[in-house]
Amino acid sequence: MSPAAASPADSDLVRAARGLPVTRTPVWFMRQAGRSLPEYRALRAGTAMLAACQDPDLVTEITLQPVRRHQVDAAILFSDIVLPLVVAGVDIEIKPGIGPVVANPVRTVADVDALPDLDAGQLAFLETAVRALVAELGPTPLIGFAGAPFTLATYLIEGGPSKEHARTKAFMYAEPEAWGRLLERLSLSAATFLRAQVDAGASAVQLFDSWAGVLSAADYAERVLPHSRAVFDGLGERDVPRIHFGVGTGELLPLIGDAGADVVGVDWRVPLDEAARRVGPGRSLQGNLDPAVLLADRDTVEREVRRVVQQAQAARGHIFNLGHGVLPDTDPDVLTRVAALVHELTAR
Ligand code: 1CP
Repeated sequence: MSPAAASPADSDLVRAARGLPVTRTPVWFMRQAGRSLPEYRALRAGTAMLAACQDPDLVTEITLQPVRRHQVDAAILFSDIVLPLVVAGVDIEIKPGIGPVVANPVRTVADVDALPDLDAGQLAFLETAVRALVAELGPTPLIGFAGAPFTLATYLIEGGPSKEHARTKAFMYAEPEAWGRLLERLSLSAATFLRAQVDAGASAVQLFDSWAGVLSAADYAERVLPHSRAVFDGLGERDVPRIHFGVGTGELLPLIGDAGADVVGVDWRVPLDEAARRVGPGRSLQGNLDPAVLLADRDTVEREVRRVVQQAQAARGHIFNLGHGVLPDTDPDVLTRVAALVHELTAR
């Protein structure tokens, strides 16, 4: 929590995202809610993941858990990137230990055209949760999020989690027009999902293009980036910082920024001083401690946190985070210590 900020719009997170002076470097952790927390496991027991995401009381409580425990500088809505598809009527289940599994994967042009559209009127549960959260959080900002069109397309086409995303790329090359229509439709539903969160009070948004790093820069620029940009454009004049993140995007970093981000999320593969050069001067950075480092000894954790903080000095603004989500085996006390250490090292 940012002690000095009177409102989320004036918080260190929002200020760092805009490249403005901060009282100390803001910290949050991707997947800060979830299996690393015993209180999460207790609350989730007996409720399926996607049902939990549509229960405003559960969403509110689970979102607040890591903020209370770790004193991080932002909450991130407890939800999932596939939720807009589920709400629209696509048959998807999140299987424990696996991830999203799609009953009828999108494999043909007809499958693309048969996908249902998301209607803003279906998101009342989300608005209820966001409003309750914003009231509880006071000066601490809530980050809303959505999955980017490419990453959502990988789940729809592969039918579930995948490493190579070969079917996805094959469809992209073989059916360029249907690919464009698919990503356009996914960009519309992502924008609807983000607008609902921002209009209910979220103070920043993050667009997760987790798997975009499997693409060449040329394919990303031509076949994906315009659709991610359309998601951000769909926010219109809403004045909230836009964070854009993917894994393994070292070669794509300048393009990820060009898609319309104020903040580029960086995984652990590219040091933040080098990332700052690739992204250019007009954007802030988020990242990039390797989540596996949190499983190492105390001295290693401290050394790596110091290194990230040091290398981030090359950036316009810095939001401390991991390079990807918290691993389920992480000791939550280590996360609490990391947040405190970043605050201590960067207090102005
Ligand atoms: O039963 C469980 O506990 C399921 C585990 C789980 C959780 C806690 C899943 C399944 N999703 C979530 C919540 C979630 N998903 C959040 C919550 C907020 C927080 O960060 O605290 C967020 C932001 C997401 C976003 C998400 N879902 C992404 C993008 C971020 C990333 O990790 O790259 C992706 C790719 C997904 C798909 C997904 N959902 C769940 C899993 C295990 C996966 C990944 C599967 C795969 O490897 O492909």
